[in-house]
Amino acid sequence: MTPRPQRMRVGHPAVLAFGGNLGDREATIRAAVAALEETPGIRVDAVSPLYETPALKLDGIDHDAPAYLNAVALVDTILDPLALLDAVNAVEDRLGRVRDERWGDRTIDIDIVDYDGIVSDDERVTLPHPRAAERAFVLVPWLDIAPDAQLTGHGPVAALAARATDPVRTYEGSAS
Ligand code: PH2
Ligand code: MG
Ligand code: MG
Repeated sequence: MTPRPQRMRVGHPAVLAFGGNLGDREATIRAAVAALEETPGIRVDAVSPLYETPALKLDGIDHDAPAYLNAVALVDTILDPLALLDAVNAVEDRLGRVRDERWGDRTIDIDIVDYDGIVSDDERVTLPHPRAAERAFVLVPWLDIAPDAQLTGHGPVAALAARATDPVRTYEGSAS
């Protein structure tokens, strides 16, 4: 939950966002964080509190869909962006992620929000995450663990979070 004591950087800083709206959402996000902590080449340095957020679909908020829990983690990784993507996809698969409908309900989604400030439009991994700048469910938990963070190309996360309009509310419980 709280940022862990500052450790020496060994690889690249990256920001990961977690979201899920099916099953035991809290247990699944906690399992995802634990699985990443066990993944060679990834060190988890901080995990945000959990937020409960209504499902955002392509045409806006869907109050009929189950609500999400969202959280953000700061990691240090020696994996390159595609290897990190493979690692987070493997964790999603292990936790029962089904990939069908875009923005469909899911047990777990893990997105790379930022990787060492890199800008990339690789077809598998767009960096920074193309919608992070508008999403309170990413920005608000990120701000909790990195008050001075910048989103590459968009400026301070604090300013972006203040502008984002999707509702987020704190959730009792913990992602770590
Ligand atoms: N993720 C999506 C689509 N909609 N809505 C909420 N509240 N939280 C999410 O993490 C989320 C979403 C696509 O990845
Ligand atoms: Mg996503
Ligand atoms: Mg995703």
